[in-house]
Amino acid sequence: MKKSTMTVRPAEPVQDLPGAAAYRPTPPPAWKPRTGPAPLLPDSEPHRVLGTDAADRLDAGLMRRLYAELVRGRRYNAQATALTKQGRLAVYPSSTGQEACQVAAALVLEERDWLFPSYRDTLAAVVRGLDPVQALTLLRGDWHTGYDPREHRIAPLCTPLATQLPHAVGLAHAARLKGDDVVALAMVGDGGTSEGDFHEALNFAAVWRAPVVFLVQNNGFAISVPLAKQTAAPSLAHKAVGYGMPGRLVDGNDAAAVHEVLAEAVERARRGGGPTLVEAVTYRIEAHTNADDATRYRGDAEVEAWRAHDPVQLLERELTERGMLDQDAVREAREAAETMAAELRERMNADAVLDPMDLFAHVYAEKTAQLREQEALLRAELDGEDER
Ligand SMILES: Cc1ncc(C[n+]2csc(CCOP(=O)(O)OP(=O)(O)O)c2C)c(N)n1
Repeated sequence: MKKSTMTVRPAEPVQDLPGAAAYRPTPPPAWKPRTGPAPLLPDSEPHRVLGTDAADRLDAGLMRRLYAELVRGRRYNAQATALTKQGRLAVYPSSTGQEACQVAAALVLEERDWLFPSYRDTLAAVVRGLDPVQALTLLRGDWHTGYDPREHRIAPLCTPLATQLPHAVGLAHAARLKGDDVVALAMVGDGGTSEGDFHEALNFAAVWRAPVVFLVQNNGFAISVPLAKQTAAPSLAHKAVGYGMPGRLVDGNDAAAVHEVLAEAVERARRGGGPTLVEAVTYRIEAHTNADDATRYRGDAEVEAWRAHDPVQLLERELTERGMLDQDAVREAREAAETMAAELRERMNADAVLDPMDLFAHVYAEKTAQLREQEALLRAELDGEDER
């Protein structure tokens, strides 16, 4: 082997920097803590009201309203799922087991506020006052969103994950700039918190102190992906702290607790206190949708454990024990739910009368040349059919 002729030069002595002897490490000059993380941190345990001393202070009127809506909501979910089996509804992402979140989210808002739901939040839209059939239009595959978002102050049920969140922040921020007393409440799933839109929305919301509340329904799964594979964060509520807003953790099946935590967050947003991230710990009792088989990724024991922590039963038991709910009120709530379900069945069994030309409406404020061309083609085809 040929001997290397390369010589290694010894390292040159490091020149002392001017004043190096006097050097003492100091913090960067611009550094000052903006906010302490402690007040923003969520509690280590989800907040609960039912079954605790806090239940001594329950407002009987509000609780009965929550209960009636939970019963109606449970029936609505069951009826909509049945409609998928009868071919009357293309797809239904059920919120069975999550009704406390759905109902509380709708009831904490004033009429002037805005709700930004995801595809799983049809029930929240119905509790807010949307016609149950209109709420299912999109899932039936009939016609655009199915309702006028401005009339109801309910943004379209959003299928792309988390895109509703920046929309909610934009609306809330704009309302604040205009001096309108409006709060936006945006709903998202645990899987949605891994989307870029989630992070951008939270960042903007906190920087602008936008009057917005983010409700994460942590139902354990993003289709078949369990939470443990979704995030390494101590909780989803902890994510709030990095953006500089408070994170709250709540038992998502305790309707009284969810209502309390959301009401505080809405009130904080309304008085200019800025956004809050609420994580409601709950469970999706049904499969992701009627197109999913949940037995492939979770066991019966887990589902049964959550059935024993059912939001409707938890509230019913507490209110009955405290004498706030009698058998007549329970029967009344169940009958009202049956009436709603019967009407829903009847109306969903009627074929929708649709104008195919509506496909081109409500897409752009001003139609593009391509859209106009397609519109003319369809028009001609339909006219041809009429003549045949
Ligand atoms: C941007 C985007 N990516 C992927 C999907 C496909 N997708 C539909 S639902 C879903 C899981 C969402 O889970 P989660 O946010 O926890 O809400 P959940 O369905 O449990 O209410 C996924 C990945 C989508 N709709 N949008």
